[in-house]
Amino acid sequence: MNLTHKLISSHLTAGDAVAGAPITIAIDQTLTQDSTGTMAYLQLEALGVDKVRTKRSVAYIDHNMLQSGFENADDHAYIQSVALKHGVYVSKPGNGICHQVHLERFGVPGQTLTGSDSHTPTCGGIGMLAIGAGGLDVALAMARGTLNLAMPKVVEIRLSGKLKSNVTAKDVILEVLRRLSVKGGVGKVMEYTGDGVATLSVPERATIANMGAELGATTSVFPSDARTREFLAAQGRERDFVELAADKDALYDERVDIDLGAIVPLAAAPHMPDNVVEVATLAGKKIDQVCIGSCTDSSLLTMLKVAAALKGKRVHPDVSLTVNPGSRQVLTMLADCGALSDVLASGARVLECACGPCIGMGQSPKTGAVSLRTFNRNFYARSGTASAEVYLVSPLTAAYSAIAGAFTVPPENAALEKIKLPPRFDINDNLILKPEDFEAVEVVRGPNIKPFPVGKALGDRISARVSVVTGDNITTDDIMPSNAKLLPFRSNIPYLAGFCLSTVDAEFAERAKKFGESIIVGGENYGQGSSREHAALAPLQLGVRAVIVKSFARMHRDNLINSGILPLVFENPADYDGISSGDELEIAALDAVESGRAVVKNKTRNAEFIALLPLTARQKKILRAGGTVNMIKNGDAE
Ligand code: MIC
Ligand code: SF4
Repeated sequence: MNLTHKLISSHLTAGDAVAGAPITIAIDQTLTQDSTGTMAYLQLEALGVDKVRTKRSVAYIDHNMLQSGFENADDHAYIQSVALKHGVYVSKPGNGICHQVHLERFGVPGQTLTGSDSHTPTCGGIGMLAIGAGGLDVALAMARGTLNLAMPKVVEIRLSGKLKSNVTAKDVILEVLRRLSVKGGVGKVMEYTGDGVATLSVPERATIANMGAELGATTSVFPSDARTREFLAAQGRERDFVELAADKDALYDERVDIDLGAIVPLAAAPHMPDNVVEVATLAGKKIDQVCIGSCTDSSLLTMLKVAAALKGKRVHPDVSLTVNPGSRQVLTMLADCGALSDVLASGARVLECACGPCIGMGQSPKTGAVSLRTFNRNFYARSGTASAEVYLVSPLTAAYSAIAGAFTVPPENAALEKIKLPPRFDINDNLILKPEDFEAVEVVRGPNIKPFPVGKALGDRISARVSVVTGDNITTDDIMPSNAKLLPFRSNIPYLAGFCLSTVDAEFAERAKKFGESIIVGGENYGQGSSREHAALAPLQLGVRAVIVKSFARMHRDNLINSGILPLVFENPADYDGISSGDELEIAALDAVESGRAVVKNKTRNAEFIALLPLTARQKKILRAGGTVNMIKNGDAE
């Protein structure tokens, strides 16, 4: 057996572990963060559960930290109180980014984790089966201790050799993205094997597992070995260690071979993480901004390398360099060993231990700027400046380029290889609140917390106009943009809905409202990126009843189903070309849900085409009821 099959079969509670088949797995741990968390806990409350059923659930506050109005602070107060009331640990603002902190303080090899954030797979770096999901699915996991998913295929990524001193784990995952693309992982788990694995520390593995999300993968997983034990022991958690690996003769659905020693510094060019080129081809191109941090690249190891590169140097006068250490543990240790002084002395601006610029919370670059980021997403407009060119690079490329003021291939430097993780991390959990005496906790609800929209039971027919036709690779950042102006309204769907798909078509929200009910038409990989269910709830609020596309990203499709919106796929992708905004379509909806196939009539063009709707028995029930919340309210057993 491969490791993925071992982890799944030890947690399987229903279904057959056959690729594509619906399965249910037991969930040991959950995580939420603040920008998806308010919705997830409102839904947990709606499920009427007193206490979570998992071994460990943690609510992080790490995304929206600006508190530029009462809304944000209201959300934090709600999350803290509602989490503690339900037996969930709380990681307070300042403690760090959820995925970094979870790896440090909570991740346990061999256990399962689901989180309301697409980068939950970060803990695959420590041998967990860690899967991102929409808030409602995470609320259900907290309430029931299970998660439903389609059994993934397993891709072996066999690593050999060793990285050169100027290449980092970020370059490894960029190489994987270059080969497989942003939809190459849909329906698959990326399992890392081979001699090369032992040359990578847990934080490096975590960087690679984290950005497996950009492949569209269900998750990524590394074995749990001597390096894992070393990391856990340094975190004072050696007791959590178990050894885990694939069997020697394990079978896989596909295999990719990567020689770590052959990888060169890479960059993902605007506006997609798979638009990968060699840094050497960009060398000398002037840059304006460099941002180092995010859940994919903000570990102590990353920061120590950055500090070593910056030591005794000065950030170029035309460049703004910001650094977000991933957790308070990282920041404290950076300060204690003096490396923080090297970073500050170079002219870098040190920001809070939080997501920060990665989700457009500040540091939007200037008009037309070239911005280098160690982050995981360079989607159009995500930085808050639509005209900016955002490149994803390794922390070494970022640091050396910040000094030069232009793209620079980091020099090979043997001293960088000597940087090792400490035998003992600084352990201080005083920003983590334990759920004790939870019955006494009173849930605090400010005026920004608004009820979420709920769909309506499916009728025989959906007859509605097409409110927009989008292209390929539409991200959830397009469907429901997030930035410093919008993130405070994550618990206010009626307000957010006004900005739905605004990066694609500024008139969309108004048009959809005018149409009353409508249908979205899209291309390949529709809904890639974030787990945010707001990208389904906002269209629901605007009356969208169905989305017809060439293909879907996993989490967005699940979120549409949970919201009661039909996710249809063109049987013949060429039929996409025959539809325009404003066309009136008719779908025999109930029949389509039953049979998995719909004849869609285009009344405006007097034409018809076939759309597919492959569903599990559970998903059929959800869509008939008009969404998961309705199904549960109806008392319909799953
Ligand atoms: C992201 O990186 O896009 C986010 C913000 O972390 C999202 C979650 C959200 O939209 O709140 C994600 O990746 O799931
Ligand atoms: Fe936060 Fe960025 Fe990671 Fe999302 S990708 S969790 S916004 S750091």
